[in-house]
Amino acid sequence: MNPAIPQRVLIATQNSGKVREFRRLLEHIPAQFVGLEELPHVDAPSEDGATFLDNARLKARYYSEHFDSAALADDSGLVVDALDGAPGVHSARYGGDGLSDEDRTNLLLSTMSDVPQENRTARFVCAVVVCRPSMGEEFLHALGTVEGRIAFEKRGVNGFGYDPVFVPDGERRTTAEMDSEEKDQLSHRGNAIRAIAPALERLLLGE
Ligand code: ITT
Repeated sequence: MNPAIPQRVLIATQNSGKVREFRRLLEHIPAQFVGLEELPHVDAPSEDGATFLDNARLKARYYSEHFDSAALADDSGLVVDALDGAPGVHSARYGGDGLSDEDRTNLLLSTMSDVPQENRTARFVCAVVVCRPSMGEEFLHALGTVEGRIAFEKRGVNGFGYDPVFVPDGERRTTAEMDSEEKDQLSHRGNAIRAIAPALERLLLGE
């Protein structure tokens, strides 16, 4: 493999909020990152894995095989202690199909309306996986988390998904009230990408 030729890596997600974050977080890695929006449409795979890692692996492998390319996917979500870990791996489908991010956030707030501050602990989790066709069953993976609490009301307009109700530990602001660099510094996705970056760079260099 010639390290002088940047390799193509798909950013294998249909979620535009994730794409924006990945593009920032992967900026320093010498590869040609291509979003699915630049490629012919492909339906998303059904995510029936039991864990974030299972689903991330399933997505990375699906897109990697479909486009015959290296692919990086994440499966992520919000784990709320007072809800026994829900919405967890079902975060994107919480409340059923057809809901918007805002609908899901409103549903979470109303479900938790009686939960006192001390019991509102939660974390965002992100499993990131990279694979490419030549790796067969092998893959690179890393997990990132950020601990925090669910706010009592929505605040902020940045980010996406559940950001308006997630307050990281040590912060008063939700992640939707932070600018993108601040969120990247502490986010589950930022932590996962920082953890996988050295192995990804080695893979791209053919080591
Ligand atoms: P892909 O599977 O195509 O990547 P998706 O949105 O379906 O897109 P997931 O299955 O991983 O992705 O679902 C992630 C859910 O968790 C989704 O509802 C997000 O809004 C939420 N989520 C994940 N990371 C988040 C973040 O950084 N901020 C806010 N919400 C987040």
